[in-house]
Amino acid sequence: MGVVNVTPDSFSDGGEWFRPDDAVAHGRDLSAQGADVLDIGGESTRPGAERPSEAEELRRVLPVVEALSAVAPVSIDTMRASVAAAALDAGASIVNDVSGGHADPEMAHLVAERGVPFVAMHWRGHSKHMQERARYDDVVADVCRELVAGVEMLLAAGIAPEQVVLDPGFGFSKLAHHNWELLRRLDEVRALGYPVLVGTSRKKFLGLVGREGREERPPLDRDVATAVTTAHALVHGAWGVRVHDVVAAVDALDVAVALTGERR
Ligand code: PMM
Repeated sequence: MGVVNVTPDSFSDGGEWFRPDDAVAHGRDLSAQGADVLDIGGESTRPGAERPSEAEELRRVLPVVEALSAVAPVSIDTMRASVAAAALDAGASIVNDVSGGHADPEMAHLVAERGVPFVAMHWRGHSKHMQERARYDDVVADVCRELVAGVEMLLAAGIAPEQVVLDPGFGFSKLAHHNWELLRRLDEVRALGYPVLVGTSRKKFLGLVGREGREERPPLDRDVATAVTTAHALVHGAWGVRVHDVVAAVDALDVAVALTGERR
């Protein structure tokens, strides 16, 4: 899954693809490089971010969804049911909600009605406050329990189990050591019985690793570290990876496939 952020303020590629034409050109490149899905988002979820209005989010994503749906399958990265609905109407075929349907009570009903795949991420609150909530007894057990509770809510709203993809939410209400523990024990998330999406790309914990006493790697220098976690994700049975650098991810997946003998 290649990331197309149509935002002025994402931590990872903030502003680079904010103009619709640039975002569309970028999505085309990612598809040509091997992305199977283009994930289009109009709201930055970096810690502390302010939310755009619904109208602004729609203005950002709709033209890009419309254009890129002709190029590759598109997922809409949004917490708003209204934005998901408009994006599905414009050609998107997957909904990716970092709140797992918790931010907007209409989301689960919409996804049930449309019957599309739904990426439900582990979430403990909006970006403004999420890092205050990075407290766990056992991060993997706690995340799994909260993911299962979320799935129950989704199924109760009429979503079919086959629609659900789970994502542990790397960097969302997680400190660096929480992210590493989740990666190490990804098998436990997989054991919940749903496909698992891994979104580690360019996240802060990959900037911090091995840099004790030195400045962290800036986001654009985290693609090698991301490639390593991408290979790890495949080896541990992830269904997909959400990445900014598709060229590196495809290489990493090829290596992982060669190592494990699995087909991707
Ligand atoms: N991370 C970001 C945005 N959307 N969606 C899913 N499913 N999983 C993630 O980990 C995730 C996401 C934030 O990263 P970005 O600013 O680079 O898009």
